[in-house]
Amino acid sequence: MRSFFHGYRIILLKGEITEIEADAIVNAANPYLSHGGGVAWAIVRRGGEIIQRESEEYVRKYGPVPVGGVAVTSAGSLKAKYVIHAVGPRYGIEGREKLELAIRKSLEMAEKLGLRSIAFPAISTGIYGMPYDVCAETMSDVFLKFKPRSINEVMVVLFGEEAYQVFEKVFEKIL
Ligand code: AR6
Repeated sequence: MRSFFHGYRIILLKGEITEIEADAIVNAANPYLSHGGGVAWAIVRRGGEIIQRESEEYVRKYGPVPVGGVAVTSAGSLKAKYVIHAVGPRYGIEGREKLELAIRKSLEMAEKLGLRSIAFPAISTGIYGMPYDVCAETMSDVFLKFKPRSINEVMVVLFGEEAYQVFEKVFEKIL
């Protein structure tokens, strides 16, 4: 674990995001909020089908979530209160600025809900193919510019040693 401070705490952790105690956890979602693989699948498996049902309801009502956009559901039986579903870019297809947008919008949504803590996975670095360093640089750029109101803690939860090492190196350089 490593922590950084920019008017709020940024904590880098290795582990499983579904076990994190934060007001909101962010999901790496697709536009249809169909949580069939990766961290999305883990969130529904641990939090319960209600997360998938609310997601489907959201898409029925408002249509697919744009790349770079977010949608909120409850968190079922997870420790978090909310899941913020953020749609990252597919690497090589949509641009890195869409990841910047997805991260910023997740933070803004947490502020709108009056939350104090939020946990991110490494959005787009699994099925969507983005290298860890590109994701880490994008995240740290957004974190540097972010001016929090209610939020006092942002966690980044990395799945595995390799991702953690890359994020640690980039965060130490930028944050
Ligand atoms: N906790 C933390 N991180 C995790 C966990 C976990 N339990 N499981 C995987 N990761 P991915 P994407 C890491 O593929 O690339 C889904 O099917 C993983 O190692 O979940 O944005 C969605 O429904 C990787 O570093 O998300 C979309 O269709 C990171 O989480 C699509 O995948 C993100 O990997 C989104 O692809």
